[in-house]
Amino acid sequence: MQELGRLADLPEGYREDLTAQNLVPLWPSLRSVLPPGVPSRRTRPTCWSYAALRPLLMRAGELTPIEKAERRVLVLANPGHGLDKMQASASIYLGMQLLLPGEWAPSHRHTPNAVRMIVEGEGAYTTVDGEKCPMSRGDLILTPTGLWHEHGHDGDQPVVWLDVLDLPLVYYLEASYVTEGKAQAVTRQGAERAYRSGGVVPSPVFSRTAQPYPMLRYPWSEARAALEALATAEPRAEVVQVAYVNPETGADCQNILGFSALMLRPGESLTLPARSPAMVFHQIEGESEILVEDQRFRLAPADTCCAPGYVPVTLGNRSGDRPAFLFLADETPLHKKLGLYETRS
Ligand code: 1HN
Repeated sequence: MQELGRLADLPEGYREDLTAQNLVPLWPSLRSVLPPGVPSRRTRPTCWSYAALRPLLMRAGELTPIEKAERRVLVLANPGHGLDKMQASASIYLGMQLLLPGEWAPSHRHTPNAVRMIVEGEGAYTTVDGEKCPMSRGDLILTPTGLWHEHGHDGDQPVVWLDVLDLPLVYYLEASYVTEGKAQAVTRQGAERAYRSGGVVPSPVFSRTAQPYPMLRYPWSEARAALEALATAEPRAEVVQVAYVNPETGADCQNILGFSALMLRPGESLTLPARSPAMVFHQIEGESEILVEDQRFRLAPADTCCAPGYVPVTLGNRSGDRPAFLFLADETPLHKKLGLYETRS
């Protein structure tokens, strides 16, 4: 590939004249914005150990009352992006949030989409769009763009969850903002029982729901049972994985990030081909090993790691007699909508 002229090759006076007119020559930067073959990525394979993070999060509970935090979160920041950028990848924000018994995180709504993957504790709930969603380990709760949400806690133990948002992307688009609100009335029932059976939906065709987000809470007991059933029904399946989808349309449950759960059978190892989207892995149950580029992470329950796009990722179950369950978040819906999605063998 032809080497291009550098900025330093240009006379200083000419560069000053360009700057005075808010002009910049393209050729000194062309190769860095358009590298050959594979994009440059800031996202570094990074792992956050729950055992290391948990005491620091509990300490935040002592140091900062909920009124002074609104959302008491430690952000899982990828050092490749810079810790101040609050990015796990180009489009993914991750944070571990703590709510203590009796606390309330007030109602608001915002343009970025969020989901919560519950990590520990019982008795907390989040109310989303008038639906009071109880929180239990492994449950996935959606907070799509524009829907009101608040968190409360009637239990007696700390509750922790992983927040996954597309905040970096929406912020980059200069479209990120919040509106504060009052405590919500409960006006909507959980849909997880109505949509329990795959292939049939509850409403008659003349009044099918027009709701863009008909299901907000995906209980772990259901997702786990679906994975176990799939592993039994298709013992030779290459990958035992279920996607969290809109049960009315079968499409991704949110617009920008995609979510799924994956089961690694005892002793199983699996290589995911290199694909354009960055990915996040969170260990729900069991113990895994994740190999990304030259990095090898050993995940225990509640550990979280991320991988950049365009690299293969190898997952392994570290146990020979128990399954391992992972929650995955990635940028696939975004890449597909933008026409950027690629798989490389
Ligand atoms: C947010 O609204 C929540 O509602 C958590 O719990 C984390 C991070 C950035 C922006 C908004 C929540 C967030 C957030």
